[in-house]
Amino acid sequence: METAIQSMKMYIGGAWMPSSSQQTFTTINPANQEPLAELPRGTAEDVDRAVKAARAAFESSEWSMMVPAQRGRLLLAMAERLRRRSDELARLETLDNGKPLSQSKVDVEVAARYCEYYAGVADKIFGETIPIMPGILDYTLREPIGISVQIVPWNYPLQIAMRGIAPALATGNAVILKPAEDTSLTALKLAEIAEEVALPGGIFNVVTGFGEVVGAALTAHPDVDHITFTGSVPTGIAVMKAAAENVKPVTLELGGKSPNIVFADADLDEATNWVVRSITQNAGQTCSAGSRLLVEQSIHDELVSRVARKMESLALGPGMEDPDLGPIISEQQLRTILHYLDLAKQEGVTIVTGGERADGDGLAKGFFLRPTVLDNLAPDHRLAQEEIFGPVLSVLTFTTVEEAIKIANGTEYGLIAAVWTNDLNKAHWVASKVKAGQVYINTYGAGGGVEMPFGGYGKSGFGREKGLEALRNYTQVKNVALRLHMKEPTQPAGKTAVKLE
Ligand code: TXE
Repeated sequence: METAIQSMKMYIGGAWMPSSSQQTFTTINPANQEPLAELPRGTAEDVDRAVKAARAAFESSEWSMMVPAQRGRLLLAMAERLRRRSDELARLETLDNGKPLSQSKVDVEVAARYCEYYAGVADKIFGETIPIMPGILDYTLREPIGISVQIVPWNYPLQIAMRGIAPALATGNAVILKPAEDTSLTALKLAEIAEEVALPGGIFNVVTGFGEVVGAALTAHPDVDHITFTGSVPTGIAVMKAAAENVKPVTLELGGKSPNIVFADADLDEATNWVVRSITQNAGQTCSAGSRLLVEQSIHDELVSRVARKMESLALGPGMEDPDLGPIISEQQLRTILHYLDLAKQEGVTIVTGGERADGDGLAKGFFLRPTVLDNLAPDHRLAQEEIFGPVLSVLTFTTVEEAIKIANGTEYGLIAAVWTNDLNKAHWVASKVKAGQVYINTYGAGGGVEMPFGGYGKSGFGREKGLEALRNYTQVKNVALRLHMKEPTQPAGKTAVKLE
């Protein structure tokens, strides 16, 4: 599988097809730049075809009359197949994205968990009865929105795709998935799985191609009903503007600059492990990466030295060898990160460790970067404000709780924050003041958390994914009021009511 270049097709309306333009593009392995596959370069015409197929399938009685429990069973069948094909899918994800094999295996398992979690929800989505007045029966129905477009980035291709697909299908929508151009392979495997479990044709579609063409055509399409987008802030703004033209709702998850806030009374062994892990997992290319370390002045030297030593002990290599860090996804992303490191050098920022490309044994052809610690940054420095999206940790110090909170809240983002202290009063106080969609105390991420609502404050986006909260994105409420002609029942003549003792 490592060397054979495959020619792939996309999946629209239950059929496999090339691009209407017949054009393709190549996806490469970021560990050695070798080509992996040729993919259809989708067009606006392909998008239109997918929307028409999704609309027809959504309106069909096969889907709209399906009992909710059956939608749940289809998702369970998808979970089972994801697990059965876990090795194959994990290898493919690692080849395409570069991440260590064990991290890809976790991604497959999390994708299966999304299917399982929302399978259980499919027949538990119900409305309410509302007491208006005597003689009116008022109730609400939670209906699917229609066609949900999922625009997915390259950092967790399978996992993020399933994060939106599973709740969208569970609630009865049709889905069009647009994977990132760098990592489309596992999305097409998902289409194979949808076909295997006999999801009705057109209910799940995958259109491959470039964001500016396929993504833009999907977000501007008047017959799309909802868009979930995960990616950069500028593209998120473009998605929102396009959706606004058709007055369509969007769910946006746009990354962050999340802090680990470490107080002097924290367990430093634990804090060190998680600070390092939260910025090196997936080579730091994680929306919820712990990219800022806010450390109490009195333990600054100790903690920074521990973090740097731990980072230096990490192994870099091709993801297939399951190192601690794989390559950066692409030359372009590597260049973006190196640009930030040049800025650090120009401005005399203290680089405690890392700071450069790694091109030693077996790494020269890949996009590898040494994990990096930038110390003593001012809170408003660009390197402490902007999402670098690589294994680069920005360290800032504080002396009081108030200062820690101020620095934590001092960026445009607000996705995640972690507080490290043995004083639970302090921990809860900070948790209540930090502007972030998720706050962790003496841990980070809590195992991925399919069940926990996830989403941002500020420019990290809006809407919540994961957990039961995500169901709000994929359903709309209809209120029905029925006037009843209620009268007190009269007794038929000559009869007396039977008295029940
Ligand atoms: O993102 P884009 P890029 C951040 C991270 C990274 C930066 C740039 O900081 O350095 O974004 O990465 C599709 N209409 N994140 O350029 O452009 C595109 O095809 C509709 C954070 O890769 O946002 C891909 O599928 N769609 C993030 C998806 O958008 C468009 C994860 C994301 O690409 C489009 C990734 C358009 N006009 C990057 N243009 C996170 N939150 O986890 C592109 N796309």
